[in-house]
Amino acid sequence: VAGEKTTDILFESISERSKHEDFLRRAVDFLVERVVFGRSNRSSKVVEWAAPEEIKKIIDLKPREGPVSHEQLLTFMADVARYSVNTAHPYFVNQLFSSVDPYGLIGQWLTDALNPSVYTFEVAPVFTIMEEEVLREMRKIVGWTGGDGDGIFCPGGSISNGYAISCARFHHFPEIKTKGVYAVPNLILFTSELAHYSTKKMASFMGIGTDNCITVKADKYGRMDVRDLESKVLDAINEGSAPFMVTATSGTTVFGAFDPLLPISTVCKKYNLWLHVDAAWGGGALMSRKHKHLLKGIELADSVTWNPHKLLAAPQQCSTFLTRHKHLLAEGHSSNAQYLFQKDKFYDTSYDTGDKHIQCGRRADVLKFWFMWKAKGSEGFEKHIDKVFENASYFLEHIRHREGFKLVLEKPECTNVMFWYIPRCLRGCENEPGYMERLHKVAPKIKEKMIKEGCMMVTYQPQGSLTNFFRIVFQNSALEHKDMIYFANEFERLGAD
Ligand code: ABU
Repeated sequence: VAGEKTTDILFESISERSKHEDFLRRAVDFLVERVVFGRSNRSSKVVEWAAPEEIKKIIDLKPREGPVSHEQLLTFMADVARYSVNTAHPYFVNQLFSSVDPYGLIGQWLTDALNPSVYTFEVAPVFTIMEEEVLREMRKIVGWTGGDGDGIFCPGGSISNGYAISCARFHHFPEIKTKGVYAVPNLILFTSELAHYSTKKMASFMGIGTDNCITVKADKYGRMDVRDLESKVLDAINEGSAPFMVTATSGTTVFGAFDPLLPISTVCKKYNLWLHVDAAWGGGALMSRKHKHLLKGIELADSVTWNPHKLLAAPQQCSTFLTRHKHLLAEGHSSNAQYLFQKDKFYDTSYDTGDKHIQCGRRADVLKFWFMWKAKGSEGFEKHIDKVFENASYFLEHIRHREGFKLVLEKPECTNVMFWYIPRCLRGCENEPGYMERLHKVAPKIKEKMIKEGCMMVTYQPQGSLTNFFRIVFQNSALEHKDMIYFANEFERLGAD
């Protein structure tokens, strides 16, 4: 109906309420029928490609002075959905997240309908204690006795890794909180050259500086070289700097490599360094009896980043920072704002957990994960993990023996499979001049074709001296073996000369 008012507060009057109710029901029907179920079948496109200028023409993106009708809003919904990437699609294997878990989705919708902000018990009673329970269980799974320690849900793994730096720094130099970087020595942290870029970025954000984030060599499997770590720690000490932490990775972004945590923790102990494990990607493997050995030694860490929105397939975003040090988050970050964290409230204010965050307002990212966990149980997560690992190994073995595919890593540790697709015209030309330059151009060309057709979505990248290669990520346990064959066939089709 043209000209319907859409700007009033919901449920203002009975007539307003019925209009809004009608709109909400139609919108939710649209979401369930068209967005959730209408786009996840294999015959639909992963993406309806449109260039930025086309999108601007198709969707009136500018906020306007006056309201539009509910019909128009429903049309906007359809257009937004149509030109958004269908990350629930089985052939979206581009990133370290994918799929839409029905329980996670409902948890997310319930969160949004309740619209909480998790800082005080009075405003978010259920979520406050739900966070504590879920985080305690995760700490138990990490291996800290009784799940003791502390933790928080963060907006993404980069921020979780930043919390690690902040806690490590405060642990070693508590004066940082009041006196700042002026009061502490030249701090140095270490991470692998293949670690996620967030550690460098957060080092810069926190005034430590990227030059003081020393990168440690990785071996041919992508794992941190512990001898290089120790020698770089010694260099830093000899130069008069103050090494204070190591960020190891369990599941590197591109190779999916797991750093050797036991020897790294020995180095950390020897030189009194905080050990943080960025298990944003690989942490989910802890849920599987078969695969948790990959993170052997994680229980020796001081802190861990673990993102359930990655390997465990919770909806975006769901990232956690866990530490075995009980009071450090609060001691390092609290500022006791009296308007919010009054100590003379009538209830136990230790449940007002928000002051340990650097955020004030904060989404309740816990509910979707908790809801999934209730719906599937830990055993459901275990089955999911075992399935995605099995899919990855099936695909790996399939392309290992298929003409035109060349593996980057013969034996990847996680569910990332990296390979070059070599078109016929380049086969047998490995020793010719210009071969690498030509191979480098293959992946972007195939990617362009796949996106424009919408037949699948797989990312590519160079790494170090390695020319552009594809990385396919198995993270959706709804995939079947026939899908692995589909991917390989599609590379062959798109890569035909
Ligand atoms: N944490 C970033 C992951 C990016 C990716 O999916 O490759």
